[in-house]
Parts: sequence; structure tokens; C-alpha cells
Amino acid sequence: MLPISRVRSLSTVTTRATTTLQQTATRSFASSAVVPQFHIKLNPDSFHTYNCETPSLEVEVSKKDLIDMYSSMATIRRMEMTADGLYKAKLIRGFCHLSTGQEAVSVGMESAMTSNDKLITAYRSHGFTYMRGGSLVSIFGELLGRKNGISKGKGGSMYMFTPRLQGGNGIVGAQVPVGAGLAFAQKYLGRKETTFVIYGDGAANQGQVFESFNMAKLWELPAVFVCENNRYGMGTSAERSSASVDYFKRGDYIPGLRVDGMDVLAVHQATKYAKEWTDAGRGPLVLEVETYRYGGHSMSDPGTTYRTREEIQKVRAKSDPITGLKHSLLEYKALTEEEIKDLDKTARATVDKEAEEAKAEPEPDMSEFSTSVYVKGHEVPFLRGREPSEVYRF
Ligand SMILES: Cc1ncc(C[n+]2csc(CCOP(=O)(O)OP(=O)(O)O)c2C)c(N)n1
Ligand SMILES: [Mg+2]
Repeated sequence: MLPISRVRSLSTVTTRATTTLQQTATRSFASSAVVPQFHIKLNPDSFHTYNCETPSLEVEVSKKDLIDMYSSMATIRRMEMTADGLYKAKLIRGFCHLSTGQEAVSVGMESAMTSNDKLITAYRSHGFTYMRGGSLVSIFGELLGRKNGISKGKGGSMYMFTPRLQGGNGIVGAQVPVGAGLAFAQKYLGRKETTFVIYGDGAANQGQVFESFNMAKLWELPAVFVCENNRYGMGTSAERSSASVDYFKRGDYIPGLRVDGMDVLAVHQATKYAKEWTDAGRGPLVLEVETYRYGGHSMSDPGTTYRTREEIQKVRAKSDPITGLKHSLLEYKALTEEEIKDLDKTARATVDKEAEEAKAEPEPDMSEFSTSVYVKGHEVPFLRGREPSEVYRF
């Protein structure tokens, strides 16, 4: 049976779940020593550019990289489907936004990032949390509101963080200037690191996005603005909300690249390119990742009132990211059907086990009600509770 690990810098990191989390799984991101064994040719339509060169269509990967990518996507798919079931069973409450169909984005990106790079995203964040070091049990714990959830069970679906993930943010677009600030810090501190700032097609027309573009270009910050274009912002199609859906060109004075976000290897290649771009001191880049969400916007949206079932079926049949990689694995004789089935089985078993572990955990203690609100030493004198008589003093 092949191990499940999360892709890291084309490295080999096997993750072991822990039942406690806030701790995130510890990984070493060592293995650039792994020899690429496969030279995979990408589809010639994988990239579109705006004032920059086209990335190479030949991806160099090792067998281990391919296994990690496949396992990670299969794990995220299973995690999201399990969350869907737990929500319908009323065990998860409140907001819950799933990324089924979009797995190649978080996995492909992570495979070309370093552990020192930063990533900040909006509320559709479970996949990124997992790829950036969050254990499955801690993610489920958070969704279920358990004490050992990644935010102590007090944040829920939209507010997950790891040392390498600056959230999980619920206010559409608000993470974009924060991401520019992270990139500013990296430049100011003289670090050769990149911040990947993710926002949706629905956020792409906000003023604060363009203000962030302006400052990032003015100061040549190492920021990659990643427009995760899943073709809808809630129930509004990109065409209805955006005067131009060429999101990769919307940075105007910032060069841009559009990538097929249903192909994990293309996303890997585009992210590698973006990372090399910022490392070379070329300033910001806009990276549009074209993807598709299979489910509704959130659990309260069936997702079929503003688009047809046929549309969803067509995307699934033609460009599902997991099936696509499976075909490549077979075509390049990297793995056999049996070995791929084993990966699927392992992903299922791991997710199911960790979801069960999370379910068995207790809820946070009421003494935690007023904690984790302010940074220690910066508290206000008191915090109001749910009613006037409930007051918490620091
Ligand atoms: C400032 C603000 N306005 C409105 C909302 C309500 N809202 C939540 S998600 C969303 C659509 C965002 O779509 P997109 O950026 O494409 O992200 P996706 O859900 O597709 O990942 C809206 C309008 C919000 N959370 N914050
Ligand atoms: Mg969207």
C-alpha cells in the first residue's frame, strides 16, 4: 500500500495525523534530491500569457511527486465529501464551503511552493489548510466545533490557519490587501519568499484588489495574485459580474498568466514559474487559475438553479482533475490500475478514520469562550458576552 503524503516542493513528506490540533502536522520539505523520472507534456492550451513568456510545456516530475499529487487530491475530495455528509447529518453547523472539483489548485500550487512561502485565501479553504500542514482530524475537529479543532473549534469552516496559511477569511476580497502586506514584510525583511494571494472571480472587481495591485507593483513586491476562477461568485456567473473575464489581464501594468486549473501538473508548472518570477525580483504577477466547483456555493445552495446539471456533468466528464491525473499516470506507466486503486483506498480509509476521531472529541470548554480574541498583552479591559450581564474581564 502506498503512503499518503502531501505534496511539498516536489518532495516526499509523509504526514501522520495527530488527534490534537492546533498542532499542524510536521513536515520536512527536504527532497529536492529526488530525480525527475518523468517528462510529461502538457496540453498546448494549458497557458495564456499577458506581457510575459509562456512556461515550458514539459513538466519534470518524479514518481513520488505524481503519487503525492494523486493521493493529496483523492484525500481532499474524500475530506470534502465527508464534510458534506456531516453537514447533512447536522453535525457541522453554520457556513461550509466545499472545493470539490477544485483540488488541482491547492495541490498543484503546494507542489511548487516552499514552506517559507505564504498563502492567504478566502473561505473555501479546507484544501489549502490540508496542503499547508493542517491535519485531517484538526480540520474535521474545527468543522465539528471540537476542542482540538485547528482554531480550537471556535472558527469553523472559514477560519482555519496554520503557520504557513494566513487563513481562511470570510470577508470577500479582504484577504487581498493583507496578502500584499505579507509580501511587503517579506521584501522588507530581505527574504527570498513569495506570498500567494488567492481571491475568487467574484472578488476580482473590488477596489481593494486594484489598490493592492498598485502598491505591489509600485514597490515590486513578491506577490502572486491568484484569481481562482471557478466561473461563479455565489449564483452569479463570471460573465454576468465582470466586464472582462480575462482575469489574468486585469493587473494592467502587472503581467499575467492563465492556467488550466483542472490539470494539477499545469498548475504546478504555473506556480513554479510564478515563484521563479518573484524570486528573480520581477515584482508581482497575476495568475488566473481556471477551475470549476462541482457543488453549490455553500451547503445552503444546491448549485443547480443558475446553471444546468448538464454543465456540471460535462465538466466532470471532460476535465475532472483526479481522473485527468489518473490517465496521465497510466499513459506514462507511472502506476498500474491496481496501485491507483490502493491510493484511493488509503485516502478513503485515512479520511474516514480521522473524521471518526474528530467526532469523538469534546466541545471546547466554556472557560475558552473569551480566549483567543486578542493578542496577549493587548486585551481591552473587558469583553461583552451574549447578554448584558455576561462580561469577561481580562
Ligand atoms: C464583502 C463581502 N460581500 C459579500 C459577501 C457575501 N459573499 C460570500 S461569498 C460571495 C461570492 C464570492 O465569489 P468568489 O469570489 O468567486 O469565490 P468562490 O465562492 O467562487 O470561491 C459573496 C458575494 C461577503 N462574504 N463579503
Ligand atoms: Mg468564484
